[in-house]
Amino acid sequence: QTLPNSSETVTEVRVEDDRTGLSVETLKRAFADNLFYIQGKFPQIASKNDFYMALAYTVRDRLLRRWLNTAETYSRNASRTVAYLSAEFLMGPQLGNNLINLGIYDQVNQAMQELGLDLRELLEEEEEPGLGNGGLGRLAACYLDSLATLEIPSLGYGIRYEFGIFDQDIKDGWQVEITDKWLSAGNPWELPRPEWSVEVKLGGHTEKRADEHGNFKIYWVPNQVVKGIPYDTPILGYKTNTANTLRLWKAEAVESFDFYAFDSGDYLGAVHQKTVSENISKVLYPNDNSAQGKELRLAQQIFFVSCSLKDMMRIMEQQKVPLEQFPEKFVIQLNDTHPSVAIPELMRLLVDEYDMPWEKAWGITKQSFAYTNHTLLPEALERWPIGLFGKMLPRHLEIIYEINKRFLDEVRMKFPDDTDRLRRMSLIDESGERYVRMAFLACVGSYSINGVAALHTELLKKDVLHDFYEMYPEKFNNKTNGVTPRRFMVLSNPRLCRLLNSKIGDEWIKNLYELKKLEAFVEDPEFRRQWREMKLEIKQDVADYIKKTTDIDVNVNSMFDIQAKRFHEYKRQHLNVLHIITLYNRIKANPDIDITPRTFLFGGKAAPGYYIAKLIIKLINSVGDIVNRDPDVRDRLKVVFLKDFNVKFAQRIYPSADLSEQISTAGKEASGTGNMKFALNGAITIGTLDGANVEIREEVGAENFFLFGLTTEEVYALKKEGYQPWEYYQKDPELKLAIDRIASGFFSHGDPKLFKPLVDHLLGNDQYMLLADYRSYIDTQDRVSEAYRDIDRWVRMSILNVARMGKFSSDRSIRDYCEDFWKVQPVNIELKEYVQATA
Ligand code: 475
Repeated sequence: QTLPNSSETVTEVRVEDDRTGLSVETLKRAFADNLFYIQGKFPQIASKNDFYMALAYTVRDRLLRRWLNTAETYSRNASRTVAYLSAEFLMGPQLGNNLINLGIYDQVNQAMQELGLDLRELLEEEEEPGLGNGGLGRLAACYLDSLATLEIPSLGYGIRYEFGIFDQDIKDGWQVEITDKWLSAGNPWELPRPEWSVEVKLGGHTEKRADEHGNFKIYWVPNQVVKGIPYDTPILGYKTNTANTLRLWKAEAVESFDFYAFDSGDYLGAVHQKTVSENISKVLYPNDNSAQGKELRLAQQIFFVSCSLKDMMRIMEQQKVPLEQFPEKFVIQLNDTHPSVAIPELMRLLVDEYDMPWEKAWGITKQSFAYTNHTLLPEALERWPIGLFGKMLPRHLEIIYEINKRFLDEVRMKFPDDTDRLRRMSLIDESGERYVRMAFLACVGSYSINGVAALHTELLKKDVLHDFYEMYPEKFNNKTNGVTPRRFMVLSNPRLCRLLNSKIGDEWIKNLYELKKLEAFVEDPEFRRQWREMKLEIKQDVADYIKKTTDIDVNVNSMFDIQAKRFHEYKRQHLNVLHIITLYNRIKANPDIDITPRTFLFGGKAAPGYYIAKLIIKLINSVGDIVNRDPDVRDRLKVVFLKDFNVKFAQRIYPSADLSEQISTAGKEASGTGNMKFALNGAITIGTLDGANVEIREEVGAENFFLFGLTTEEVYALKKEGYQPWEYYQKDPELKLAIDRIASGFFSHGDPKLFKPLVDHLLGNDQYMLLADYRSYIDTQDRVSEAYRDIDRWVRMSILNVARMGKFSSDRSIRDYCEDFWKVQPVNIELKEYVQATA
């Protein structure tokens, strides 16, 4: 190749075309080029991972122009921006989603085919960034997708954990945790931005000293400083030019500390210091819906929050926006309380470092933050022991005391002579060991407080945050969760999409309410036949996968009955198991019984320290071992535990479900989002009146939803009157037999000890009221079995579920946030060839 030296040759060999061109030919050339120049391989010796990397770089090149144009446009306009602060972003694999959002899936598919490669295999190669536990982290990822698709200027801020959520293996029926080394093969989607590194102080003490003008000021003398390095990942919108940024912080040692230690000859001390610093972003805490009062966890929180706030201030300075205009430039959304130390940190920055008067700083702070609550479970509400908090963040603790003092004055003013209220509402819990109550801090420091489903928001107002609702009713609002149809329909379920597009076009991808148009076809027998065939093909794929990974044969004509989510007692996977055992017992009592064949699929991880949750996993596998092998069952029931449930796996499994299990105790599941993903892929829900189930049922119609169980009010009332699980056990012979078989060792090779802790929980206090809901659940499951036998009726229900799920797009959620209180406008991005070289 000759270098272009005249204007004629330039058009022919423009290098940039290989970086931007979308034709199959250009894609092939760029792919070969990246394989050679980036991976340093020729095709004959390249591994699958080399091919994946070459393709990933090819795609990344094609989105860089969008990314830089977007950044340049936001910067030039100093656009109002949403800063979404979250300790977790459960992004899932990037390649496929970027192909969809760039609109080049088909071209790339063809290019790979022509090179003798299989795109689907390359997609499988990607190690997914599992930087989250479950619902909260995945919601953050769906919201980034919608923000970009709606062209809203936004930044996601979080932590670049070196090890994300552990990989799950199953050994002898038990969960085994394996370190998630997602970065070991390299991450082609991120760009480090070391020039925007910031320093974060930790520990030490505060001093009151006079400054150079003789004014007394508080100085924080830390005993540790760490450096945060931002790593940026582009977030493409669907068929727009917008590419926003996810900015994740990696912790490193600050050089000066090393130099100091080296100077003093303390070589090992310096290395130790380096390890301590880097530990901060080392690993994601693997607990879902439960708080861990660990020092390192608090260090993670202040670390990413402080880095992010300083980054916002850098951006303002660069765009010449005065600091006073912080609330106009940024709205900071707190994804639960995990980033809520941002409130005292912003106060500290404004008051201590920018010398702003307290009142002015507080005015800015109160107008900048909005808080989303994701759970009512008491064990998940973050509280930090004062001692631990003060040791790590002595200045922040002083600031919280000051905020609290002024806040309690306000409470006293509004509710005179109500000392019990003051005690209840104090940011400091003084009932025993003293704690900082982070949810209360978030309420006081934010202008908006929202729950994630209508019922959840009502319960927040009635219960957990009732006093705050009385104090600040105007702050409370609901934002029902949603999920992105790009990843959870277009990418994960191409068969469904083809069928939808053939009937109603593809507008639904950007406007999910368009699915309504499907209702016109529900009476068309040919369409129902296609729908049924489609489902069968998807189930066959999953059956092949099950055969490959577990060697279990499943019948694709059986009902695929799926529960896939984190393991937690409140989610009641063991209620599902009681149903399986009940069906099995019926077969044992009468082997010729006419039963609707079912395949029970489970997926999900348990927190490594949550013994009962792990025992439930063991129980599922133990029951499966018996049921799957018993000749009396004659393959009418199969129980399969699919290990290592993650985003990639979720995408595979949701489309195959006939029945979606959403069976939490009423009042416990804040919203749920798996419930939405299943229904959007044509599953019918069996569920309680909990979280977003309530709204799903409202949308799809009661006749297309299998409801069972106590309501939230009934749960409360029963608790109050003294719930006796033992009575339910005594009164219901099927329930008694199911529990007795677990307790006797029937599923544990005759060992009655193995599942005793679980049985004791159920017959003891049964906190989540499985026994109270058992009969209603079983009867409803019997109706489900009946309905499935009328396959035509089932298909109608399935179609109507999809048709009426439009509300649950994360685009709708994000629009609600924007219009209600973010007050941020879309910014159109014009694609220029290059961003101007001159400033
Ligand atoms: C809810 N995680 C779902 C989802 O809104 C809801 C809490 C403390 C410490 C670590 N992780 C957590 C959660 O609380 C969480 O994931 N909550 C979930 O948020 C999105 O759909 O009902 O359980």
